Amino acid sequence: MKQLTYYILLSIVFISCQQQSADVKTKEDTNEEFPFFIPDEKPNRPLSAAVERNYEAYEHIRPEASELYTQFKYTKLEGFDYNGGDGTITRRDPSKVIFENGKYYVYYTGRKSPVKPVGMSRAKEATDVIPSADWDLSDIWYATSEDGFTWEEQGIAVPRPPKPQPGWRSVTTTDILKFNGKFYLYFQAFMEASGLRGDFCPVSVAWADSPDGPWHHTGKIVIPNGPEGSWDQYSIHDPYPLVHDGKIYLYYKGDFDKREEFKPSKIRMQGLAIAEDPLGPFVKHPLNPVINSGHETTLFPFKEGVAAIIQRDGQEHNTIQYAKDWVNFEIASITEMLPVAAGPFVPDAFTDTKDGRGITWGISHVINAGGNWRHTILVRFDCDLSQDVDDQDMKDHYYNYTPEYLYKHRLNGKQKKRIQQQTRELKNQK
Ligand code: AAL
Repeated sequence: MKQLTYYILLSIVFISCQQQSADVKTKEDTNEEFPFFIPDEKPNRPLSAAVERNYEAYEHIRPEASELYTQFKYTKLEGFDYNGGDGTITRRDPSKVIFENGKYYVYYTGRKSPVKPVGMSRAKEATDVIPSADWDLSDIWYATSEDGFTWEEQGIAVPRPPKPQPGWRSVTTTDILKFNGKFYLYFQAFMEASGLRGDFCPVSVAWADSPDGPWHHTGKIVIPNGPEGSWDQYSIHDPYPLVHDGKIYLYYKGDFDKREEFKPSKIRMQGLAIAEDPLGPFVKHPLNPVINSGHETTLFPFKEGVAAIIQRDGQEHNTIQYAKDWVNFEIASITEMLPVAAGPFVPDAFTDTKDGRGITWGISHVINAGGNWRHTILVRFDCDLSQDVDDQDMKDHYYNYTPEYLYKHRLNGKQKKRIQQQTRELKNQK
């Protein structure tokens, strides 16, 4: 009886294999080359791994037809003064842009110091008035705009609280949440000059009844560093709240695994913490980190899920990613010149939407503006990552970098020596 069952099973496997190979035609069967007009549906023929991926891994077979592919365009913002770019004024790490009271609002790290920062590597020289990093000794500033291009700085929204409250050294890299009619600014709460041990901080939050404030410090750490030995034990950066399923989904970046022999020396990934109340408790997701790349957090509800702009660092930098379940991210597209530390205008960030419409613009920053490492500026970016816009002029994927731009990325002395040595060795082989 056992033997009979075995033979029946074997024949079923054999027949279904035959069936399968009959279903997938070989090139000889079809005697066809891959067609000039690429079929919308995956063709029934053998495909290379690359073409297979074109059908299986992306929303559309052409990036320019994909809602989650875009180029980025940049515009200089009017209304911000930087003291001639001497490093004494910095504006960086903008929040999402919100629209309230008939105008746009953005919040950001602002530093106005008598001297430019000494740099993280010389953090020991920092004092109460001499900053170490560009974002040391900073407060949270805000600006408003009628059109998104010309901005009027309104002043400090959230100042550094008195010592020993979290953030007494610097309050930076903020992002905004609107929840049940109240506003919340989450921020990196530094209690030491960046560079002394690293860029170590947890996240705290301030709240207000209006986007113009007054803002009230809670004095609480809402997203604490992880336990010793965990990926986010030192740094919880770039807190970024959205509303999903009636809860606050706050994404953040951690940097870890520092190894001097690599460039960059740290790995940067992103985690998720969820809370029912803006003041917490926030519960870190058990699958953290949920995004394996990217230096700063930039996300927006898209369809039923969430999309993320992943720039600068990591295995999957220069991608736009999508997580239908808000946790498990896949690459949706690969692009270039992504906005750094982008704070997009996300009209449905807090509406608990089940059909996120996407984004078309925001504010990002440019570090090393004017070649001065101690100074960062805010700029505007535009894009088409929206279900409601179809701007083919944003979908091109040919970038023309000028020779001057390329030559700026030149070989260093060590690399030149290695190249000369290789040529010498070749010549000696003769
Ligand atoms: C950034 C952010 C955080 C870091 C530093 C200031 O752009 O990732 O804010 O701490 O650099």
